[in-house]
This record gives sequence, structure tokens and C-alpha cells, in this order.
Amino acid sequence: MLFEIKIPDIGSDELEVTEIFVKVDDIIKENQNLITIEGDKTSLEIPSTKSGIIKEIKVNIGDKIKTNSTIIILDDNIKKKTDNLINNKNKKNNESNEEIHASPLIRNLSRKFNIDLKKINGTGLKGRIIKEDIDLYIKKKEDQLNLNDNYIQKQQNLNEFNNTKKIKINNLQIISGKNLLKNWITIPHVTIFDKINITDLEIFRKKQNIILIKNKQNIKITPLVFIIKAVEIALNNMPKFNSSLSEDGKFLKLKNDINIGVAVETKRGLIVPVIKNIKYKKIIDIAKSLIKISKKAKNGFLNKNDIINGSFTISSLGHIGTTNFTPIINSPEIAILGVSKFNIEPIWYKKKFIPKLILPISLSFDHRVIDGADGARFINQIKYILSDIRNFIM
Ligand code: CAO
Repeated sequence: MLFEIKIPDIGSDELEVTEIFVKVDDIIKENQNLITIEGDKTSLEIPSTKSGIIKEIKVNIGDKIKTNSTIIILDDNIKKKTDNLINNKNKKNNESNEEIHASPLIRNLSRKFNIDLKKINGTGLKGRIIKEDIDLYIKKKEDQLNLNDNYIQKQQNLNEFNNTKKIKINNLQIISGKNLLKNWITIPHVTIFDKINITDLEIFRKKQNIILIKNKQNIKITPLVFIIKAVEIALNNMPKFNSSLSEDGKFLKLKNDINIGVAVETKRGLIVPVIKNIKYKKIIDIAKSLIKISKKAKNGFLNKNDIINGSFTISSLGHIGTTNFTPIINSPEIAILGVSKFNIEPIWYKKKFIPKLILPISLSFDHRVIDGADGARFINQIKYILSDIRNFIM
């Protein structure tokens, strides 16, 4: 006899089919999961209310369905035969997808980290895969990676370097190293590069610093201060760059506050203190905040509040050198700006080359959120503001 297996009462919402675990001709047991349906805040697996053979699947991935929608047509006529087949099938094929017992949360996690659930031994009730199993699997993979690294390292030591010296990596570097690795692996980075003519800006900046000295104010405005201001204006105009992607990758959280992190080199390693609520701050106030926070970082006096809630990061190697580099996004942020050293370059103007001060910058962004065109638009805004100081007031 043919039966329709339907969606049970899920309220009045329409939910989307995100996974189908079965196919036509599959022999299924009562309570075996058939599909996953998801809404903004829910994720449900729908089990079969009967055993039998699947004759027809009435839904496709992406379909919106509601209470009482038919999922499959099932033939339960061959119940006995089915039971035998189920037993045989279980013995032979207990790795098949529909046999995996895991909650929607675990299935979401596995999709997010690209983990094949068939490779995991569930330790929950009746072999159910639980979060601890996923954690253990990831840990094992990490250990494997470390082992490979150790192996390569050992080979190098044995083959080439007999005379070596061990240097201990400090805790800050270990923690930031782990974060950098995670961000580099899990975020699809795109980096775009550009150059900005900051000749006029530098003339203006130097004048301002002379005035500050004359006024006996112990503040120096570095180029980075103007860059922070330009980024703030660009973030105001393009709020997607001042956002975070939700864990399930389905929506963006746009932030109202603009809090800019600045990578600071310290004796213990790189640290990113955050200048908070930068919206509408004046250049001189940004300069004061940058001096304060970088001093605190270099002297090891930052507290937890100084390093949390950043919404965008700037990493400047300008005072050291480099023509360009690819900065790694500071998750959960969406983008990061790299600043390299400015230099005099010949720029073609009307009929001749003239020397101009050129600042190279690079922007890495999360390609799941930002496309190349918007990346280029963002960098153009920064360029527009920094290449003509008058644009600051526009
Ligand atoms: N090109 C050329 N010179 C630059 C420059 C640039 N892009 N940016 C700054 N400078 C100059 C400054 O003008 C200053 O020179 P003067 O004293 O003659 O004016 C000098 O370099 C030193 O600047 P600073 O480092 O004191 O100040 P800052 O505001 O530029 O930077 C801070 C502050 C804390 C960000 C910086 O000291 C720092 O620690 N940077 C490290 C960042 C880093 O390591 N990033 C990692 C990248 S990837 O791992």
C-alpha cells in the first residue's frame, strides 16, 4: 500500500529543504531521517513515520515547504521483505549517509568545516555523533598536521642542519598563530592592491606637526592617522565592510560603531588594540588615541577591553618598508587594509613625468561577503580622500 509521508506540524512558517538523505528505491526504517528543513532560526530533521520502500520523492533542495506538505511516497506492502533487506543492508552498508545519526547542529558544523560525517565514530546514544566527536576529529586532524610538520622539520634537521638552536615561541605568538591559521584556511581571501598619490597630504601633515611642536603639544600625526580617518569615512559609506558574517553564513551583522584595530609590533609579538567609536573623531583625537593605545601595547599594558570588538583592522608596515603585502583578515571582521612604505615615483602628467609621493596599499576581503567590484570601490574611496585632503570635509 502506498503512503504519503508528510511534514508534521511546524507552525505556520515555510522552511527550506537543505538536505535530502534518501533516494527512490531506498529501503527505510520508521524514524529514519528523510530530509533537513531550515528557517532563519530553526533547523529540523524530518523522520519517516513508517518503514518501506521509497517510490517517489516530492521535494527538491531549495523548495519551501510547510506543515502537511508531502515529502515522499512510500510503499509499505512488502514489509516482511523490507525488514530482511533492511537487516542485510544495515550489515553491509552501515556507512551509508542515511544511517548517520547526528543533529542538524552537527550536520551544519560538518558542512561548515567540510567534514565527512561518515568518517566519524559517534559516541552518543546509539552511535549518535555529538559535538565532542567533531572536536576530537578536528583535534586529530590538527595533530596529524603537526606530526607532518614535525616530520618535515626532523628530516631537514637530519639532512641539512646539524647545528641548530631552539627558540621558544611565546604564548601570544602561539595564540595569534592559531587564529591566523584558522582565518587563512576558513576565509576565502581576495587581496587587491593600489597606489595613492599622497604628495599634498604629506605637505599638509608636516605643517600640522610643526604647528603642534610650536604649540608645545606632545603629539605627532603620522600618515596612519589620516589613513584611519579615510577608512572610517569609507566604512560609513560602505557598511558591508563594517560587518560580520553569521556563523551559518546566511546573514550579515552590520555594526553601527566603527572600531578600528591597528596591528602593533611588540617585543612579545603582534597585537591588535582597537580604537573604539571612531565615527566623527577629529584627526587630532585619532592621533592621541593611536599614540596612547600603541604605547600601551608596546609596554604590555593592554587589557581585554582594549583588544575586543574591532570592526576593521589596519596593518601598517610603512615605517619599515615593503612595496606590498597580503594582510590576513582578523575574523570575525570582513576586511583588512595593509599599508606599505611610501616612496617618490615618477608620475606622467600632461607631457612629462613629475615626482610624486606614492603610498602603496592592499585590501584583503572575505569574498563570501564582498565581491571584487565593491573591493575596488572601497579602495577608490580611500584613494579619493587621501589624494586630496579637501575631500575629508566633503
Ligand atoms: N611610508 C613611509 N613612512 C611611514 C609610513 C609609510 N606608509 N607610515 C609611517 N611612516 C613613518 C612615520 O611618518 C614616522 O616617520 P617620522 O617620524 O619621520 O614622521 C615613522 O615612519 C614611524 O612611524 P610610527 O611607527 O612611529 O607610527 P605609525 O603611526 O606609522 O605606526 C604602529 C604606529 C603602532 C602601527 C607601528 O609602530 C607598528 O607597530 N607597526 C607594525 C605593524 C605590523 O607589524 N604589522 C604586521 C603586518 S603582517 O604581520
